Amino acid sequence: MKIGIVCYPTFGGSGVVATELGKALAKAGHQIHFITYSQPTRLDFFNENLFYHEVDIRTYPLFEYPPYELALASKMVDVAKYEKLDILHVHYAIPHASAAYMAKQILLTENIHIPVVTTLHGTDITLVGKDASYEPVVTFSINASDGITAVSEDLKKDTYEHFKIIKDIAVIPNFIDLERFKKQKKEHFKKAICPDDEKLLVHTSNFRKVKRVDDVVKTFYKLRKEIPAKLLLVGDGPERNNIEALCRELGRCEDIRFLGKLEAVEEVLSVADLFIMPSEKESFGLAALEAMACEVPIISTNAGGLPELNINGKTGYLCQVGDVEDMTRKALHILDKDNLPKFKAAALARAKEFEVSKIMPLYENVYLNVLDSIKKIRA
Ligand code: GMT
Repeated sequence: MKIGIVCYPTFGGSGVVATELGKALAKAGHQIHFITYSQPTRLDFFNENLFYHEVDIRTYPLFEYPPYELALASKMVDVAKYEKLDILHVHYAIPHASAAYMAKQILLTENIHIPVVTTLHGTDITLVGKDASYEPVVTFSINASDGITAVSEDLKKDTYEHFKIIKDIAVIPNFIDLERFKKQKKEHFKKAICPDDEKLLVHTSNFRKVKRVDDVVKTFYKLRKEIPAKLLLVGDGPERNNIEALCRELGRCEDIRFLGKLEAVEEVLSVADLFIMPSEKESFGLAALEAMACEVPIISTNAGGLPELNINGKTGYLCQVGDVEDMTRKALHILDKDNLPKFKAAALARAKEFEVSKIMPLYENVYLNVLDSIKKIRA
């Protein structure tokens, strides 16, 4: 198939899933055309089946806000026409699903029928999409999609609860490339960070409020009173300054390091003993899956789709949002030398259930079903 993929090309989970999906589909022989405003972060190698088309966003003194959605729709029309795409797959509803609807309508005027698959990733539904300023367009464009997928049962439920969706939503979880995300021998790195064999806790995120990074630091602060430990914070975002201020206030700066945005996050995860994800909302939790693939157990909240990934008492623990006492208690339990090996093994075993080769065919199925039903309608 010739598939156009639209996504946010950044470090965010939806962009990562879209890019990794495109890479896996290309390896399986499909021709993949990424349509984004800059090169997707993880699209960093050559494959004969991978193509990248940059959305050209022209500014003009009259525009206070350049009309990105129009430029994107025009680019989709252009690529669909000239590359003879079979299908458009857009990741993250806003504004990709509505731009795809517009592109589809324009193409129809030229008798070109391109079905659209929309994948809902989380905040496009749970935070931004629900907002009154977007809700009518989000509802309309989801319903106008030919295929809809969501990354967890919880996100599917949330979508039906908050929007008047009249179509089926297929649940396809996030997935992981176990060739890349695996425990690597990085003892020198561990030694440099934990010279006295301290336990190493890791958190990675985009430092948005919804991630509650302050709870990571508060949990670490409590845990550090009980055992020698270090904390690595990977990523960057709007809360970073507040988190640095909190570390100073609590007085544990010497044990906490901010690593910023990292490409090779698997190297850090390879030396971690515990991953903390205290999010207020989390439709799936790709960062936690990446940690599990590197044999790292998880302390997470029970928000959103996290219970569909992190098995309470086995691969880690699920705690109430904001309950840092409980997170600390359970982190100490996992880190106990008698418990850690079995949590690590369970984390890896669970991650294997989400191997890319198991999940990618589910998307292929959605494409085939959509193409099939379009064919039937047109026959
Ligand atoms: O977590 C973020 O803020 C990034 C966000 C995105 O849209 O890029 O991630 C969402 O999509 C990921 C991939 O499907 C999921 O694993 C994340 O759980 C989800 N984030 C939230 O729901 C907050």
